[in-house]
Amino acid sequence: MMLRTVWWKNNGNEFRSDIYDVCGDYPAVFGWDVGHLELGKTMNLDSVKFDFMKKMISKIHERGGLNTISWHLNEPITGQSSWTQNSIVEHILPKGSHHQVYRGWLKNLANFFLSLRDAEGELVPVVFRPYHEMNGSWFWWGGKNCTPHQFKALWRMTTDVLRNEYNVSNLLLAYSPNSVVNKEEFMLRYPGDEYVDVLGIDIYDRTGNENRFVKPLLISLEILKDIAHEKGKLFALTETGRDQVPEANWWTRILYPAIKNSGISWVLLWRNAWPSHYYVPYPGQISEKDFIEFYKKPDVLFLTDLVKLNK
Ligand code: BMA
Repeated sequence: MMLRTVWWKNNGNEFRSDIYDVCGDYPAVFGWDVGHLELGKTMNLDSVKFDFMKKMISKIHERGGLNTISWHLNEPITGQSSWTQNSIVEHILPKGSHHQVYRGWLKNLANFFLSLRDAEGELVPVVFRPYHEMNGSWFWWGGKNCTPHQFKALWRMTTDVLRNEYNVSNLLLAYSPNSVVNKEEFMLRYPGDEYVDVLGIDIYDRTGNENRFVKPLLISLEILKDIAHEKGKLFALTETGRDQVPEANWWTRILYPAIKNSGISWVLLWRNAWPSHYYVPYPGQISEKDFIEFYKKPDVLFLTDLVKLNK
């Protein structure tokens, strides 16, 4: 039987990755999304089972990799998806009509984080990156749907409940706006140094036109670097990619020149979901060869390099 190269589903036991199939090594950083965990579901919004996710997170940690977790949670009042423009944040803050509902959601989240254990039963550290792209208005927690004050209150309350009520101690918190034009935009909703460990930026190449991606990316990365240096924090390109990678040399011509010497700790590419929605090559994909060139760059590290570095 031919192995499906795109839109394959992990059967729950394999440690398979398109990246591995292309270049013979695994990524150093893996991203997961816990949307719908809040609802007590057994699988996330993309039909990935939480039990499988847990298993993989521990395995990746044991192999020396890093896991990052985003949260495309539903809108807590109407139950619509994350991509809803309802202004409801005040209702889930303390004293709000749905605060208790949200507390229940945080309990589910806390149980999940506390269940991430290695073989010795020790907690597995993960990067938690909730409420991302908050400077845009496409999610109910962002932009014009929520005031900066409400956003900060939501972030702090969420973090305080996880840390103080449930003793969740294995999270590094990442704050990731979408592409920014200046420092003020980056800082507008920043909840405070005690509430953030990693500074991030999400920015996608939506056109294949270098000017429309590389320029804003370089600007955002400079801003990120300045703030991170001032604060003594790590910074990363927490989401990026070019959907379906139609440019055969996107990796070495567009992405690499934009991130080399940027000082970022990692770059996270978005998911390979189905034939019209994927961000890394699979065997036979048009940018496969160029990805291998990118992989070979001495300053681009994959899992094996990371393990060596940590020895
Ligand atoms: C988006 C898309 C959606 C997915 C969501 C969470 O960017 O990939 O299909 O549900 O991320 O993973």
